[in-house]
Amino acid sequence: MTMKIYKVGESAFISFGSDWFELKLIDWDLFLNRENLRDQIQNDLKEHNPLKGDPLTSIERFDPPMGNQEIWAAGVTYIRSKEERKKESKDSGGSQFYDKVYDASRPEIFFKASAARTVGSGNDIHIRRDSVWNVPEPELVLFVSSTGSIEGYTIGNDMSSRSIEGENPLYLPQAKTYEKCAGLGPCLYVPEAPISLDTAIDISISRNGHSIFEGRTTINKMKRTFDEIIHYLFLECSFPNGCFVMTGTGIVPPEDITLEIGDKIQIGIEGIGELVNTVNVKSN
Ligand code: DO4
Ligand code: MG
Repeated sequence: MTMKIYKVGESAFISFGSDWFELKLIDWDLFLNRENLRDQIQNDLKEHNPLKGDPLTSIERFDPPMGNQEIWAAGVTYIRSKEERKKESKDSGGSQFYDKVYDASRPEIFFKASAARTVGSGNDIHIRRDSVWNVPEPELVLFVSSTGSIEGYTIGNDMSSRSIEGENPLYLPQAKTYEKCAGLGPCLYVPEAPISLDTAIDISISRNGHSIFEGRTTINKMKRTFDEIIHYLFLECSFPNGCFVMTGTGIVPPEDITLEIGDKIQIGIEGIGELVNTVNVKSN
């Protein structure tokens, strides 16, 4: 049976099979950070009565399905990401580093966002006002417990400035981390078995109601395993409430595409759902 957890204000809405449950005022840090999360939640649900009907029909905006966990990200895990980054950085002389990191045993891992800089589905996501070339990065995201076990999956948008990273790879933290730089959701998917590597990731970007880009990849095109990313991430960091890990992008729009205010970004992953965000900028 499918288990999905949605966060809306002070409520967690949980779909389990054909039933819906509402849990109020939970501590999301403690609630999520449990080994065998699915069994634990199934146990929690025994103390609640199912709701009458689907509570999400009238809800358009979701919170990211998280507490205060950090979001980290792996990069250059798909060949498409490596090739595009080599092109955008060739004038800076930095392109060799993308080949090197793709082939090295140590993966590229970087801090992406705090919960406060992350938006849920249905909300605005930002491009930087000092960047001229901006793209979404559709990524499978792992929820990893404090002991390193993968307990769930969600959809991530690792918004990126290609002009800032392309100018100099050392600008990566500025290309990646700013207000509303990350999208997460719409739910946390907690399956019985690990997600299939044949799972597809889809993206579409539309402007004024017309599609300007569509792309698809599958998780099995990733060069790294989830375990090797988690291994390196946990080597010298501990995560008392667990953490979210973006696993890298396998889809990069063509060079003539840069996001504009009002663009709608839809990222779908089979079995999880769709993360939808509208592009905007910081207001002051
Ligand atoms: O090297 C920079 C970041 C790479 C990245 O975010 C990705 O491949 O998804
Ligand atoms: Mg990325």
